Amino acid sequence: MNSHYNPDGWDTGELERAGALARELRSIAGANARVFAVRAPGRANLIGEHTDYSGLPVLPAAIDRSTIIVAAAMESREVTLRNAAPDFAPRTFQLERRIPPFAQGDWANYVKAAVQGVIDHFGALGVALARLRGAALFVEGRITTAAGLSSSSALTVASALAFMAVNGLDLPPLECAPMVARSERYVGTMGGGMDQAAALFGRRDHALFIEFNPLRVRPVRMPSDAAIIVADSGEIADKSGSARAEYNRRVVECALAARILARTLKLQGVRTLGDVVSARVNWNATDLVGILERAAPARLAPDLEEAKRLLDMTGISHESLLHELVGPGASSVKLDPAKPLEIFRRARHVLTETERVIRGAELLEAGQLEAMGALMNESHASLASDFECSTARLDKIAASARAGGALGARLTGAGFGGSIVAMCRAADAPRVIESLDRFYYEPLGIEARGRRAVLHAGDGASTIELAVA
Ligand code: NG1
Repeated sequence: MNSHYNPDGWDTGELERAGALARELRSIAGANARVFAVRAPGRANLIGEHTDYSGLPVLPAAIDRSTIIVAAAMESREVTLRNAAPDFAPRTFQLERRIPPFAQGDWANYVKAAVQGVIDHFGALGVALARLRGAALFVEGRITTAAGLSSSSALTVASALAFMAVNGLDLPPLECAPMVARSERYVGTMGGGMDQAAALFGRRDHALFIEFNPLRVRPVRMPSDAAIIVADSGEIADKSGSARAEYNRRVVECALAARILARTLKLQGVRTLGDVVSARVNWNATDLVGILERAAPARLAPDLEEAKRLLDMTGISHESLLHELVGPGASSVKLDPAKPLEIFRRARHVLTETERVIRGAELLEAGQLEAMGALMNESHASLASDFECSTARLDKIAASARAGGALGARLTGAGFGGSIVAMCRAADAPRVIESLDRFYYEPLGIEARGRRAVLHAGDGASTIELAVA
């Protein structure tokens, strides 16, 4: 059992879902098997996009939609998975030192990522692989997938907690969140730690000001008259193909910007833009962006030769430089030889976005919704122009939310398709929804139901043990 996690986060519906899954599970695991149930929520990110992998802050909220896993230990060393949704086929895999992934895009890779993460973490602490037991895991997700709500991280978090529970292992959330964030890189995206931290630290009626390295989380009360709306554009960000390549390229671009700044400012031990910011006590975005502009060309060739010269690293291989820049997992980064690396504009987004996140937390706390909305709109503009991860459809759906009275609207998650998050006064929420339907969904002939919703900030993940019925 994970004593660190809030067992009160469960609502009646979730407990009923878990109970139904447990009855099915006991027919496999035995009528008297110990059965654990885990819930992990999705998240909506209010502001702070593409800052987490630079170690810079974010301001998401866990939401009141969750993925549930009901789990029991098995005698064998096999993990068997079933998903209540018929689109996700049953899967089985063995516990091994290095678990080979299923084909790219397979849902069960998120479970493998979590199990691998637990094996690695506890292995380093001296827990032998041979001591770990296999598990039967029954999954039921109520977070719309591919809709910007981070259903994938909810699945990874829930899987890690479930696998730990059946093996009698425990980890406080401050250690669990970085472990799961690292482990999710198994699927090939060089992601930061926002989604996993939001899923673990969520607090009802609160957003979360999250800082990294070391992880710190400060709940920020949501103003009572605010409503969060998330709306899915219906444009699918191809997470296991082009969108992943674009995401990983931006991780490299930001890491290069950090190294160039470090070299210019003579800072030691810098890996990320967050390290640069930490080393400059009274930093501001304008100064750092100006320094970067004078230090290096705005864009660099993707063969990295120019970058090596600038960093005085000539002679090292392309692969070693990538490894040096983004760490373990670098082998999943393939840079498109036809696309230059945008250094200046990417860094300008990340640094100005960081200022917006810090200001956003203050504004939210003070209940200043108009000003918070304006920051969200600025964030979208910066993501569109400097980070180039918006699309015509995301721009249109954000504009449709604003036309209905949203105080701010912006793409959320990695972009390249996916969803927007909007904030409005609670009383205006129906008008915003109406406007989304009228100006976005109807003209495109998309069924709006189930694609847009008012979401509430909810509690973080937790594990409970279910009594034999
Ligand atoms: P989405 O697109 O919601 O999975 C991704 C990353 C986040 C963060 C955002 C951009 C993963 C699991 N998630 O979110 O860490 O970098 O993009 O702000 O990689």
